[in-house]
Amino acid sequence: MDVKAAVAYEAGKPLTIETVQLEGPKAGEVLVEIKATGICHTDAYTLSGKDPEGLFPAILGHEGAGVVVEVGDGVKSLKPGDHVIPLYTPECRNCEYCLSFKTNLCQAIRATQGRGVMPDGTSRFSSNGKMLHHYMGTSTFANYTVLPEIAVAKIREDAPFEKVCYIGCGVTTGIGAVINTAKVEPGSRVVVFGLGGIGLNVIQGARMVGASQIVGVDINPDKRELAEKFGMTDFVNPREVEGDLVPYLVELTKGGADYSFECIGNVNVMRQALECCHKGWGMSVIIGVAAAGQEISTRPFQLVTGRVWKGTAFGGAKGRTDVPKIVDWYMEGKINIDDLITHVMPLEKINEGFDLMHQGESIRSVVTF
Ligand code: NAD
Ligand code: DAO
Ligand code: ZN
Repeated sequence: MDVKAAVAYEAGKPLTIETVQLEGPKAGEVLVEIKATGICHTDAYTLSGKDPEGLFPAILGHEGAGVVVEVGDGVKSLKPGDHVIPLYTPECRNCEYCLSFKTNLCQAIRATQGRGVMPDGTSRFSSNGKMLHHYMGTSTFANYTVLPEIAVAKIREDAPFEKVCYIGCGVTTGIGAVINTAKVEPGSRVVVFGLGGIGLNVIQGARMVGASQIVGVDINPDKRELAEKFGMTDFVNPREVEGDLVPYLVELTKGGADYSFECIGNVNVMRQALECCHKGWGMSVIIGVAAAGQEISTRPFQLVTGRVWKGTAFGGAKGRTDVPKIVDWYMEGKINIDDLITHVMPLEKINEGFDLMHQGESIRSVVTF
């Protein structure tokens, strides 16, 4: 079938809006009509050419929501008409990783997903006979996409697509990092580095679980107002701190953070995030994706004296199980997504959405079809 898509033909070039061809779902796959998709930094990172695993030409996009229109042979958990969120981290419930109950990094289709193809090793997308790569197993920058059944979360039908698409990445990553990865307890002191689309969701997760102090750290003072609305209790602009930031944060948190989160992708900040943690028990969680080749460092004594360094992908969430619950939280008013969606646009303007992100003017831009 013909579908409308934004195609990444070359690194560093704007996306091309055009009609491409999509084959129907094979066994174990579903065809989904994408109704809305967010634009995330990870799409921009891949488009920039800095992502060593980036493949071109490709249909990017991994933060979507839509409706199942057709299912392939053997699909049991989904049917036409189901409202869904695509998952770049699938949940097969059967692989060694899923069955470990220690991680959300299902490996059932990891190899083919990384090669930009479906589990049978081929792509469903093409343009004038030339193969286009899938991206993160989701390719939501198209009004239809094909997904493996295990990479689809079924959600309630009254949830608005243009809001809950953000649960496909940013919301779940931030809130999940607090709940699943760090397991922040009520009364904790939390420090969040970077108050963008991820950091604000960490803040609202920390508020949800009853953190008593939530310090936000950002070099952009314009982030303060929205972060306070989401639950930040103290704002720190590192550029206004005299002397070292780490001792300043340790004093502000009365001995150090119980939990800190790096939501930028800056390896120097990752070190500060670890070292501002409380001696004996403080845990720092890396969420930001640093550029290829970057390395983190600290004095090992930081770990010997009880600080813990962790990382998280998709907030440690098991998508088919956890994503529908987060949609419920949004519909029940327990979490705020509306204030984070700063721009909505048609697919034709998707490159403007990338520009807004690079200029730091948007939290989330959402494309609606
Ligand atoms: P963003 O650009 O919206 O937010 C980053 C914020 O950090 C901005 O407010 C910026 O002003 C601030 N900042 C930049 N440099 C700083 C510094 N030195 N000190 C303090 N603040 C600084 O980005 P985002 O969408 O929130 O994404 C954050 C990171 O999370 C990215 O690296 C992204 O790729 C990554 N990410 C990770 C996952 C995961 O599963 N681990 C999922 C999605 C995104
Ligand atoms: O190796 O099993 C694996 C999964 C690797 C991908 C995990 C995603 C990491 C987060 C990147 C940002 C997502 C938008
Ligand atoms: Zn699995």
